Amino acid sequence: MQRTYPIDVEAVREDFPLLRRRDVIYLDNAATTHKPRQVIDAIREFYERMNANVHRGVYQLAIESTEAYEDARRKVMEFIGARDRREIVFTRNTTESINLVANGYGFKKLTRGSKVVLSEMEHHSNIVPWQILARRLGCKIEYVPITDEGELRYDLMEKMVRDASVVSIVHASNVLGTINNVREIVKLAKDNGAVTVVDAAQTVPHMPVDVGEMGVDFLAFSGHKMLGPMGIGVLYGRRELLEEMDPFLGGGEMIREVTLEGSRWNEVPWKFEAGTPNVADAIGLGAAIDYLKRLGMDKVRDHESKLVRYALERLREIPHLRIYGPNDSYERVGVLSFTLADVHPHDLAEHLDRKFNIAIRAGHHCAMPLHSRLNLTATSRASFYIYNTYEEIDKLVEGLVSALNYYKVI
Ligand code: 7TS
Repeated sequence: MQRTYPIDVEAVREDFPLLRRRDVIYLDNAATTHKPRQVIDAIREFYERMNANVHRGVYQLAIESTEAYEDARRKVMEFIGARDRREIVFTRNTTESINLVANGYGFKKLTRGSKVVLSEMEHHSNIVPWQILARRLGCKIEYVPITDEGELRYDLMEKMVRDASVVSIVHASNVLGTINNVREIVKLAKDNGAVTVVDAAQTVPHMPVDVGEMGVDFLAFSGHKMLGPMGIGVLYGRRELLEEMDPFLGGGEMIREVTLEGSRWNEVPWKFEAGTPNVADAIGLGAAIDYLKRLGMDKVRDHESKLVRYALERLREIPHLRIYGPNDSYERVGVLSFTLADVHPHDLAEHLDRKFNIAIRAGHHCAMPLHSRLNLTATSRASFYIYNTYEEIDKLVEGLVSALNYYKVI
């Protein structure tokens, strides 16, 4: 296989201070990504030159701060193909975004006996908020099963969504790497009158995503998985639905008027942004979006597809190694989970770290029901991003073979 890159990886790597300073092969990008200096600089600039609270001051610093914060919202809107910046709510992360939907929409619209459809491959953050809601309201949750290859059972879906109120599905699995056909799922759900939520934590950072094309009602993702800082996330919501929803948190910022008898809410999206928001990190996320746009999301996707195809090829050469999820690299994001004979994934991850400076994740990756479905308690996982190289995958293969010897499997 030709080892070419759609992006200038060397130049990209130069932009990441951590990759220059630390001798590490970082293959845990599904957990979080590193930050380019452009993002770090944007955050520092904010604190050094602007730092003021937003939406309240009439002085110059506050005006600039507010403009920068709202400009970040515009960047997010454009990046995911939304048309109205009021459809972009800043949260802390994907988890908070889904909790906001479950609380703000779920509590308002669902009742005893309402049905929420999820899938067996969800991250806990798209299971637990619905379970909390179901426990309080007496709703039902049904899970779309998966095949042994790690694909959704589309054949069962039509029946399952027929009387559903909410269908909330992950766009790409953080364990299997499977990319789900959310456009089809959204259409099916809508035809049956259900509201749709897409957990896009593993796709917005890695491929072009367009909420208009998808037709989805709500979409959630995290800044820290797309070169942005930790502590900033996004909920996209269709404006009519956001308008109907109740706020999740109450306090400053989110009100129009407060009297001792009661309060009226601010307009969306500020109705959902109670208290002083994470202004600096929203601006950092804006810089991350600028960075990704400069590379081009098609190229980002292409780069990762090439790496994952190469990794699939090379890992298949290793005896006793079992890979989970689809065989075809185009049906996956750059996430590869595997087991190596009966070496415990934690031992394997430690071996790779200690002897090869390779960082992979081991465990259930916050997807315990999925691991139960696969009859596993844990897997090892390598996940790639724009700064990863073929040489790093070669090193991973070397590390895995060395583990086979170390643990006396061969
Ligand atoms: N949904 C998916 C599909 C995810 O992969 C994750 C995080 C989340 C939701 C939650 O994101 P957060 O930013 O709110 O924490 N996934 C992982 C992972 O695979 N390893 O660490 C975090």
